[in-house]
Amino acid sequence: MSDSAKPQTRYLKDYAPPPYAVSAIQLRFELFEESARVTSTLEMQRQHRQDEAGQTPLMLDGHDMTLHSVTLDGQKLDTDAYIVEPERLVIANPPERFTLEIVTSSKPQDNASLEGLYRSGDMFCTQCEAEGFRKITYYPDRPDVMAPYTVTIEADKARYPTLLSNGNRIDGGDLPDGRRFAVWQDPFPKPSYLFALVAGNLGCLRDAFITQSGRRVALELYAREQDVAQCHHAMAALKKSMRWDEERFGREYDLDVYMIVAVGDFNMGAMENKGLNIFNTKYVLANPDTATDSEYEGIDSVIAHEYFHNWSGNRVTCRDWFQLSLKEGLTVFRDQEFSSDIVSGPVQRINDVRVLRSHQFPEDAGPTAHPVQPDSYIEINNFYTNTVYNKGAEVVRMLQTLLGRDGFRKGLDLYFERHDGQAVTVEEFISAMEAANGRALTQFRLWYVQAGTPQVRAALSHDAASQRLTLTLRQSCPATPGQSFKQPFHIPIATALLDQQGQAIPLRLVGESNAAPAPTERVLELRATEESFHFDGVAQMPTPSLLRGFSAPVKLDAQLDNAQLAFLWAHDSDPFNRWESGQEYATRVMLGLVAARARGDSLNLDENFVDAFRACLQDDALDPALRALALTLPSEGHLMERMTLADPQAAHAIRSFVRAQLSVRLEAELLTAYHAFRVAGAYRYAPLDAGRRALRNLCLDLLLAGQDSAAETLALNHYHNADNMTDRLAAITPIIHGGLPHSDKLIADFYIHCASSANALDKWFSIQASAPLPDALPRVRALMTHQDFSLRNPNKVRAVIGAFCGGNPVRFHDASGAGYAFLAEQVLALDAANPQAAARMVALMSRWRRFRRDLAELMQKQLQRILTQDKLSNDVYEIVSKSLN
Ligand code: 0A1
Ligand code: ZN
Repeated sequence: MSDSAKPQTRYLKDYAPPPYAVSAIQLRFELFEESARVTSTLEMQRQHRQDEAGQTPLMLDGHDMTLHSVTLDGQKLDTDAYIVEPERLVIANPPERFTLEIVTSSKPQDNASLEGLYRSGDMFCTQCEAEGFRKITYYPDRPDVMAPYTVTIEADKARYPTLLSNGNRIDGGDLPDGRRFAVWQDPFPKPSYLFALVAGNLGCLRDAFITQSGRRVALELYAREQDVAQCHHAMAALKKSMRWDEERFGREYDLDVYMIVAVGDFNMGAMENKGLNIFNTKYVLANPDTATDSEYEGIDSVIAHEYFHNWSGNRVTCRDWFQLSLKEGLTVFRDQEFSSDIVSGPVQRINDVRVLRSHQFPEDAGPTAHPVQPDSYIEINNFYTNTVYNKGAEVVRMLQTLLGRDGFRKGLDLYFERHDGQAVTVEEFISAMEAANGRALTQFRLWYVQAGTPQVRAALSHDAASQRLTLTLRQSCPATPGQSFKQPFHIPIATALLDQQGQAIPLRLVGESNAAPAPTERVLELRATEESFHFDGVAQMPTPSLLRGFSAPVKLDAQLDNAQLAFLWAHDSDPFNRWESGQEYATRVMLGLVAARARGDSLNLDENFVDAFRACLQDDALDPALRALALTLPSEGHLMERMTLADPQAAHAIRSFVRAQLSVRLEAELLTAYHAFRVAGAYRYAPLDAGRRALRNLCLDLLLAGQDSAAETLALNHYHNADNMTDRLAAITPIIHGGLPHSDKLIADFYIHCASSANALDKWFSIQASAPLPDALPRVRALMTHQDFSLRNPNKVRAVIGAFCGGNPVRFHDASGAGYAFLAEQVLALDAANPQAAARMVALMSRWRRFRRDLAELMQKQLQRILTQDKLSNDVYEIVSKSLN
């Protein structure tokens, strides 16, 4: 790419308020099969004078449209009265107040980017976050321009009887020529990214919700008629979310109707458009034959997430896109808290931390690392990241830990009260927390502006004579792009000290009065690079249980030996740390085996580890869901993160070896547990049942790791007796991934179960694409020629290309480099149609420097090949150029 064609970087420091405000917008959509015509009428007012000549040019963002006319205060403008640039429309110096009418058209049927107005199957729909509105009409497409919308939609009555937009429906009826119209009005001023429109022939599941103040809200879930029966779980999730947000945070819904539409072609999970959420079908549709337990849970959490945005995002929105985590980090925190209340607190916490560690930590350690509040970007769509979402949520969680639940609630109440109807910054959020709690959070702000995962090292020393224990904590943070030095963070470390029976001992800090009983857990606040905490009355050296509940997003080295880890795995009263200790123990054992393999030594799985694993399996005091998590071995990705240079082949070989060893050495125990955790009765999604299934299916998976035929028979029976997707998938995954004799027959049979549901088919595709077998790549190529595959559908792209390149490390990272060449080829093919999807895929190679030299060079070559292409999107350009820097 030539230098002049290089995309521009945008900077937070360049923020300037909008020169013109929009006090009202009226949109009229005339939808046809070949084109969509949009008439936009804007009431605009100048906010201030800008340049030295006293002129304030009006610049409206716009992209990929045909402009038909511009009319100012009723006068149609000549074409020389304005300038049309590739990305905007400029009117040199309009009056102080004026009405502007703009007529444009576009071709939704050709819009494969799934941004702006596009078609998904037989329906029209929109996606405007972050900058999709500018593909619909010329407009100041930035979140700090908020306006009330009135929207008229006209379309063919027979094909599109359902016409939806934001707010309340105020009019509608028939038109000549077999057409029909509807008018929608949204009284709440909103930024353009929250605009939505849907036109289609849709079925609807209806219900209602009475708010805490007694208002009735109509709830409407739209999907293809044949899918409406699969919307009940989502509807229940919506009602639970509405009640929960009232009870936990005092937030009530504000319109008379709340609509959700399920769409098959969608780049992300879902979108919180005001009063009219648009969802990927994956997060709405479920029945026992199509969705797994964890997908039912995914629906709960995404429905909640989008609903919670109504306050954290819509009523109070972001001033600019650098503030994205203001709405996303806060809303993820809120949906995590919701799931924690409806499923199980510890299980939810462990799963959230697993996501953070497997996706955000690597991002924070790689070439695209950025702060929770980035200070620059080329393409904002690349910043819907694990850092902005999940680390952002951890930062909000730390605020709650530091301020206490009540203090946090007071802060949030004040934030909503002060900023309702405004577009604000992270700074305003922190200020509200400070003001409501009378507490300065100056150092805490560094979490928003410094990238990188801090490391904390802990050391204990005990003086028997004075019965004094000293805990010394030391923090550091590695350099990240553009940030070589870091200031120390303000880190809450939830701490307990366990005696030899595993009981938490009272923690009395030196100098504290002993009038009141000391707590057995405390949140220590580490602020300096190194700090020591002294406790009195500690008779013996305890075992530390630090960072309980994962109280901060850091990497902790508590300097524990394997015996201490085994002790905590069995005894820690904090369920998170119990899980954590088991994971750390398993990681160390596996890394030891990686080293042995590299030396050419024979491999031997330590008996102590097998004993600890058995003890956990048989610990009936531990809830099955937690037990399943505690017995899930660290992933190959996790092992690779801990190697000096990642070696996918070694990680795969050792994980397979350990699984096979556990299979053989614990066969009887696994079989007993497998039978004990059968769930009686017909399938229904319920957290307790799901926990039992998870444990039982984990046992089945391990039994099959020994590759013996009795286990395969057990799995075949499990498959044929199953009345649900969770069990079916659990039975066939080890058979297909192990390349066992019945594999091909099961692939064919499973297809029949999946054929009528796109979401079920995604699993049929991805189970094959992630099979770590030698012929994985040719199989993937064959899958891409299957009649049910389409490169235009993001779910299918994720199910095949994503599952292979992101979920099959041993085959993707094949030493031939064929996997990398395949990915590069697919990225280029995708980029022409859907840059967002292409950028997400290419990011799978961004951390090439972390890998074995031979692999790194091969990946680098493919990235360079991509960068030399002429017509690269900003999305892909940004990821690839940063990766190669
Ligand atoms: N705001 C949505 C996610 C979302 C973001 C971007 C999109 O297109 C680029 C689409 C959806 C959420 O947090 O759920
Ligand atoms: Zn969100």
